[in-house]
Amino acid sequence: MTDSTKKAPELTELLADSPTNWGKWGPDDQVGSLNYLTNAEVLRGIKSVNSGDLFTLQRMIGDPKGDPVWPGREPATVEMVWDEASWDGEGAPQFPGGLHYADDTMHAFLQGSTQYDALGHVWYGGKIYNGYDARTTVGGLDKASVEPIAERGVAGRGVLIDMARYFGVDALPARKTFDHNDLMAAAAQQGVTIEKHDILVIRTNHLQLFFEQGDAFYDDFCEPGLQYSPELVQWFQDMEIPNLVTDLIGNEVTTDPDTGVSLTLHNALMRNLGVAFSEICDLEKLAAACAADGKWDFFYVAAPLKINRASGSPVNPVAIR
Ligand code: UVW
Repeated sequence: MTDSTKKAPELTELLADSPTNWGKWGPDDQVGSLNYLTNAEVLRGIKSVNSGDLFTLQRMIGDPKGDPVWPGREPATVEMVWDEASWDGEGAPQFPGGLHYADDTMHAFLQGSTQYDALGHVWYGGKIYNGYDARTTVGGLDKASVEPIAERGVAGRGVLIDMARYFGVDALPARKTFDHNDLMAAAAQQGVTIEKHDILVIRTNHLQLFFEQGDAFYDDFCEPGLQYSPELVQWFQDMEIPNLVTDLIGNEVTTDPDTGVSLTLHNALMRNLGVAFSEICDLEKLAAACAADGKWDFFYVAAPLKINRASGSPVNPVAIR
């Protein structure tokens, strides 16, 4: 448990000896561990398809039941600009042939729905991924924005590790933590192996509580998830995991119960190792299908939107079984 009287260490101290992949793919690299997803890895992913069943992993934007977002962000608002009512009154536009149409707009936090984080989304100590100066984020990300990830696309073998099922609950509660040993134990129980270069997809079903609890979900907000340790970071580094995908808003335990530090793995994995993060995925239908036939791997494909200098982008990843 965190001692609330004790000051959380600075990330510069906590991660002083943590490994980095800065420079590993050259001084201009902006996609980090996605470099592990070579053509051979894409073909390995395709080999995991045996039924052709498709699962889209995006949560609906503008869900009438609410959109789970990080505290301080607001759900997207979608507004109609043109619809049939636009032709009710005098002065409505007339198009040759009698054309009517619907148009709408969206105002959204780019991290306010199922999304990819840019590698430059978080940092400490004045440096973002690959050692770029954090000042390159001012007014828009000149380096390690989401654009290079969008340009590249992501495809490979995905493996779903169902931590809710492993712990025997419908949904992991706030603050519950786990590590790479738990992931491997859950994988063994599922009868699947997490292989080098796999896209690691973790189900917690924690966001079910957002829909059950309403505003109380945000009281003393602390999502469950992976907890930082040097061994866990080394495991990601040894396994050369290109992409961490979860159904959580923040992909990891929000506040480390031992150190009191926020989002340590965003920094140790994303900023330092260049692991791509996909968050707020809906893994329920995919998990049900995997549990039904005991096959937990699939071909995972995703491409965020090409948004100039953005720190993230909505995405609708697809898993093909
Ligand atoms: C933060 O890093 C604050 O948010 P996200 O969970 O969207 O990465």
